Amino acid sequence: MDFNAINSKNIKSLSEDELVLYSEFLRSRIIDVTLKNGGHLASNLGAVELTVALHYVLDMPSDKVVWDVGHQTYAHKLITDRANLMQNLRHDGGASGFPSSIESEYDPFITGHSGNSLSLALGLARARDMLNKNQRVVAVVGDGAFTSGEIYEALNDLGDRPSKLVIILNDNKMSISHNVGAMSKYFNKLRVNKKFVDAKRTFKADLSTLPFIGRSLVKIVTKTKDKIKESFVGNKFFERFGLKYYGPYDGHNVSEIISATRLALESDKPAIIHLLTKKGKGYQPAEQQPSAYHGISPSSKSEQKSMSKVCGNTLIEIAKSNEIAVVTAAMADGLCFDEFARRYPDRFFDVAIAEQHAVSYCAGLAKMGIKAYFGVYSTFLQRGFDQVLHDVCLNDLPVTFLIDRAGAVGADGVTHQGIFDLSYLSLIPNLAIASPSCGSELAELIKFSLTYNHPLAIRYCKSYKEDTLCDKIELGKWQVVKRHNSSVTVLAVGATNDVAKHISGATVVNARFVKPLDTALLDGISGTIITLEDNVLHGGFGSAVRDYVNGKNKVISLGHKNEFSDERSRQNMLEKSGICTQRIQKIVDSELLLLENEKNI
Ligand SMILES: Cc1ncc(C[n+]2csc(CCOP(=O)(O)OP(=O)(O)O)c2C)c(N)n1
Repeated sequence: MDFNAINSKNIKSLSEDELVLYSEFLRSRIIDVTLKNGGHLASNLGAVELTVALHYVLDMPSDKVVWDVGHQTYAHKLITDRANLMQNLRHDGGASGFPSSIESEYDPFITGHSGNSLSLALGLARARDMLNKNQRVVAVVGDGAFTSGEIYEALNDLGDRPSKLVIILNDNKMSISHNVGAMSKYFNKLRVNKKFVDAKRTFKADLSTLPFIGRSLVKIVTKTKDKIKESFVGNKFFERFGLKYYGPYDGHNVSEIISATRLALESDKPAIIHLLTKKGKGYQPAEQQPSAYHGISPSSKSEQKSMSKVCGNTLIEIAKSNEIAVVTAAMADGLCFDEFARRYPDRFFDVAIAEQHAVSYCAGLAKMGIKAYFGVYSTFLQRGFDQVLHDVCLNDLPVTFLIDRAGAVGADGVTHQGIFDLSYLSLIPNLAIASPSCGSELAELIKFSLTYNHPLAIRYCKSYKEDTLCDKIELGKWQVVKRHNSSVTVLAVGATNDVAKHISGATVVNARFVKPLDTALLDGISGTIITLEDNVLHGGFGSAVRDYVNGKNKVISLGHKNEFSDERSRQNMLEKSGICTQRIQKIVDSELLLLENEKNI
């Protein structure tokens, strides 16, 4: 059989045995393509059978499936005629690593952030009902995603006004790292049910063969076992939200998932199917180290150093003599906080995928005099905007935000760009914003935060080229990197210093603080100012400088366009936005010429 020709329509003609073989085929394609291009290997391997079963049972794209985060959709993409695009997964011209409604009608939304799937699905289901349509709606939610607050907002709504939809709980016990929190413990307890369910099935099958009394015995035993099961694990949680709970089932048994899905779709209530899956299933290294294989990069020889590592190490250093707490929302590995967690388990808090909670929680810690650090990727801090504004900054509390993966992010693409933080954070009173150009400056800024008793955001990209000499950090003071006796000054924020320092014929300044601005330095500049930032231009550093100088200087700003960019290479994105030595040098040269001509007139 040519499995390459299988798609969401003709998959329905496969036998159950063929579905098993097809799942193995998809699994090997996923391994090949992800090892080559990088991506979310372990999560995808765990979701193969459930994806096959959903395509077998549902009629997509009319029926809708919303994937939480969407990092587990590789099998779905392969089934939905994207095998060619998958060859170039996460690279320019190839498939996105996440669902994309631009890429395919089988993806209802573009997503990449966690916890929103049930709300999106509920919106679809309610609209379906309003329009009198007959589509089936499914949300696939990981146990990690189930730690997100938004899931509970949706459950609360669903419980109030039931709408027909099915939630597939893809429970592999893992977020990126081991899943944490009370809900995760609850799922573990529900897992115990699997033994009861299996035992019940065999027992029922045996009993029913008894002549005459078999059927009545089955009924009595079933009732008793259900009671034991309930009192043992108290599995009423979902039922209190009006959901019918099915499971748990083996999430790698296609036939079992197919029957469960059919059952749940027929239910007159919204339903949840609990599937037990294994992250990395079928690929030994990923099964053994699911965190390491959550997201992998294609092997490449990078000469870049890790900012995240510097951050983690500096926190360990300052924790020796300072009362600090370090908080993450399920991103300890990516932030390089794992070693801190090992050394200081009492001062480390993984609050699960709950950015809003993490921010307010830090406000609570800070109020009691603990220096709180919230490490977070720029794109995920968007979730906590109000908490930053209302709980931390309005109360002027000394929380430090360590904002990693700021700026253009590369292969993760549009959902993960960290290009908005300077703009949305600049709006907030009481918040100082700094951006280091290298690791040693990041370390100095973190040490500076110990002396700074107000909210502080330090935003940095994943890696840097080389350490430079960093002068003493003072709030709102910039560092002149190169002084030149000309009328052009380049003000570079964070990583853009890498290119700025190669510019000749202009004074180059490391604009270490985006807020407050170094007004004394700005007041002393005559001539043209060129601002560089790895952020959208709208509301960012350049616009703050322009507002401040208010016409005194000509200001040319280079940064990203205020648009959603699905650029898959950080380097390309920076170059397209003009943040490359060649382009900046050209601007400097033409400004110098212009100023020279003006002088001669
Ligand atoms: C708001 C938000 N915070 C953090 C992340 C980063 N992230 C991507 S996948 C993931 C773990 C999700 O776990 P789960 O839902 O159980 O899926 P699994 O990978 O285990 O299949 C996290 C934390 C994100 N995508 N969105």
